[in-house]
Amino acid sequence: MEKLKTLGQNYFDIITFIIILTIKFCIYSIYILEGYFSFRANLLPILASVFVLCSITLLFKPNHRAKLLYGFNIVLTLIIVSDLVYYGYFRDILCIPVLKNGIMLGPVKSSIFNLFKPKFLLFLFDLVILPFLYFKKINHKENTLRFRLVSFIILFAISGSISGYQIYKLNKEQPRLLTTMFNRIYIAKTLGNFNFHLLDVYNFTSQQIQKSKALPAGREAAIQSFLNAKDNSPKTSNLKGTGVKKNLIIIQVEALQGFALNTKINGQEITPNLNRFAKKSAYFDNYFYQVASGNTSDAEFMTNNSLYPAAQGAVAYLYYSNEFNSLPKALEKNGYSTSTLHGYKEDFWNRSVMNKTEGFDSFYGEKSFNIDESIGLGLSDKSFLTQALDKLSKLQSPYYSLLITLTSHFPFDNVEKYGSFDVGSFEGTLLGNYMKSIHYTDKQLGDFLDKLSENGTLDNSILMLYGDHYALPKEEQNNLNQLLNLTDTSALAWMQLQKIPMLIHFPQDSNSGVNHLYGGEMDLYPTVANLFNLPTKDLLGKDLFNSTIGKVIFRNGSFTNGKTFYLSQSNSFYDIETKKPINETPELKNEKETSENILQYSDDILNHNLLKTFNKTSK
Ligand code: GP9
Ligand code: MN
Repeated sequence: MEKLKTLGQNYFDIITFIIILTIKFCIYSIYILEGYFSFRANLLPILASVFVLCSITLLFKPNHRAKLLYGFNIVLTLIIVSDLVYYGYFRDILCIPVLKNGIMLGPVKSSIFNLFKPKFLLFLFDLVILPFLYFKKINHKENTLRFRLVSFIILFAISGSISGYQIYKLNKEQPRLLTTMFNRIYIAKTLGNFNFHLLDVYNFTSQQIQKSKALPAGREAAIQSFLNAKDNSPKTSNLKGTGVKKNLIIIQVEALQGFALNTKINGQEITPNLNRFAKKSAYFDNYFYQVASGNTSDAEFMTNNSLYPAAQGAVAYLYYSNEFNSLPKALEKNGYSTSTLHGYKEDFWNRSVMNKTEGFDSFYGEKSFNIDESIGLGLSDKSFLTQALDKLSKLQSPYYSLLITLTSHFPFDNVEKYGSFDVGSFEGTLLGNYMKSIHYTDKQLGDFLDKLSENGTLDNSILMLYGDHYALPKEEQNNLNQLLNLTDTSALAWMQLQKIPMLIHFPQDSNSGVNHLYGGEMDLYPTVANLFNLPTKDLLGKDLFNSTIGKVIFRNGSFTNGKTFYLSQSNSFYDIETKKPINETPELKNEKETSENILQYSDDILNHNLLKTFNKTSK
């Protein structure tokens, strides 16, 4: 008993730190997890991070240790309170890009006093009392350096491995999450507040290191001459200027894959409305998504910049402070108002920051919508598109508006809310649920497009519609083959299933027809640039109406020219028509190198903020 008492006295600072910080982190988690907190799932990451911090302080003599623990407590409490204040407004967690940018804090600054709830003061309570308890003169037993070192190593190894294992597990479960940090709440929930902020610091620092690496001599000039040569190459001028002074409406549909169009299940079309609209539009049926780890945000980024996504991580998170010659900026120079609409959390994919960087006048996120009906992730497409109709009607013309839908988001399991759609033998499968989900979204898009047609908007607009990325993982290939009456399970066949529809609708349904040119998300902006007479120099994609070669480069180095497919994962070439592997020819080798160079140029532009440099020199 006496021994226990001495132990308690000697380690009073550590014991109080563990108890207090665990309580603070638990309260924080209960608050941000809004009803989803469970001790079973959330206590371990919290304890692990608290013990990691304790282990570090064990290296110090008791008096210094208490000071350090007190210091940690102050810093962590400030982080917790700032996070909670920020969460109160943005329903997200603070991170360095947001802090550095400062833009996000705009609306908070004015209401900081409203957001700071008096109950948050309770977090500071212990900080007032602890100095009296920690720093009164007690004759602590001085531990030897050897003892301190050993206890540090043991505690650090145990708690560090628990944290490490949780990071490893999260990375396996969601491979892109740790570098892209697209869902910050989820990271904080799984790893705890402290590890979240540690990860944020790590990602931010590694990005700074990437940026600080100097470009090889002559690279900047090589990029400049590549861009100039590309822009000055002879071109046809199909449909040039057709869109001038007209509105530009772009609809990016969540997980809309190409196979959904014009496919029937049990005699019913999966997407009857889009099929109908495709007939009235220029329909590109060999159009690919080109996203990388930034997923939806990469699709938005390519649409607005015609630059490739980042090699790792998401541009929206890594390069939000770069200068871009984006589509909204180019149209704004021509007198357009610009807006983007998405009925989900403003901070997801760092959109609040990135949309400012891209130069959008307005971003209508979750807070700008009445969340009156939720399906899956959030606001239903039905409600979103109905409210969007009203918002569009109030925009100053001519306008560019980018709408991003949400309901057809993986894992498509809110089936009871999609309405009835018979998927026959696919009932209960991921593919079956996807068909139900995309059938629902198709209905909402159909209603939306009909209303735009009735109110005359379509006669005065160019409207583009495409899917952002895949819906189905490779494990669904057999089901998909069964649906589409295919038998091929090769890598090439899977690649050919990675198409998304691209519909471009013109007033009076003009220029309609199917176009088989190979293309992808990188080509949207150059196509718009031709239609709206915008500069094209810095765009790395091609104009769909004035290209004869269907070159599409994917982020992993795979590419196609419409005749040949190169798959980088197996370093092999295939003839698209015969579907057979072919040998590398000098021309193909050259094409492969050119594709790699273009990806490198795009990375250089991002890593070294080169558009800013180029813009300065061209002034
Ligand atoms: C949420 C939506 C989903 O805002 O864009 O993103 P995703 O998970 O598809 O990349
Ligand atoms: Mn998406």
